[in-house]
Amino acid sequence: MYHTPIQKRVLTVEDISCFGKCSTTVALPILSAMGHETVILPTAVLSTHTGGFTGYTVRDLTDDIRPISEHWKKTGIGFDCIYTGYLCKGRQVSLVSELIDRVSDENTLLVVDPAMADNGKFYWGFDADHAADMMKLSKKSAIATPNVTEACFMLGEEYPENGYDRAYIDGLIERLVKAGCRSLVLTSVHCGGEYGVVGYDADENRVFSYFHERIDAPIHGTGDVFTSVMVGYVLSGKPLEESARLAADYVRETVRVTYPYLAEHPYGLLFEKTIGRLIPKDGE
Ligand code: PXL
Repeated sequence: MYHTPIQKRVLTVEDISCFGKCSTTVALPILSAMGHETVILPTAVLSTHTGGFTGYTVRDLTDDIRPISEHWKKTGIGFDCIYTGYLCKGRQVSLVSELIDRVSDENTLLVVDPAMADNGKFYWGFDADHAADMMKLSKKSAIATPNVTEACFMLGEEYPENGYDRAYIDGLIERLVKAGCRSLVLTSVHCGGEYGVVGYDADENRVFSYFHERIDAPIHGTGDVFTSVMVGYVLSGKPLEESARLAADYVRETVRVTYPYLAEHPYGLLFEKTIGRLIPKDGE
């Protein structure tokens, strides 16, 4: 019921940061541009995102999650994909897990981006308890997309402040898989002067990587743009490795386009300048 065979339907579960280009306000335009039907579950409404702003407002919508999902269940609304991102700390994570159980079936692809930390530090308000909750949710997913910091914190490990090599990244992936994760795409990997992603495709039991030159620009929401594009390609039928590579190329190009404007536009990527290239050509 309520399924359109011409489109994939994806539910995004994350906050709305009214200003700042992250979470829902990037996932929605990107997934729509890629031809997918989007449904949103806002988990909180913030006046801005929490990176580089002070005094922002937060309206936690935890108490709306159960009634919304119960209504969807009653109405017969289902999803090809559920993609979770930034979630509030505490019982929200278990309510999101309950929502996933309520509205997904065996064909629903669960993608978890445990957005909570970067560059060795938690975002404002998060801690080791939240990392443990995100690990639990990631173990439920078909694909998880932590950055290196999030991967360390989910494992209860210290972030390697003094750098790391490729063997360390392979070890992180091994430990995440041993702990119960399935496919993984580790983002923001910087080894040997290069920057990129290292993934593990659980269906093929194979590690893959994609590196390119580093563009130094710590811009909030970059991970959200990456995962949204990757999910879009996976839903279009592309294999995980190709989807991750295409998403990394898109992010690299968008960072390059944003870079000259960083002084006036430091709070997010100028993805509006590049989104056109995500639109499928006729017949795709
Ligand atoms: O995924 C990035 C993100 C999403 N939502 C909020 C944030 C951030 C990063 O800081 O603050 C509210």
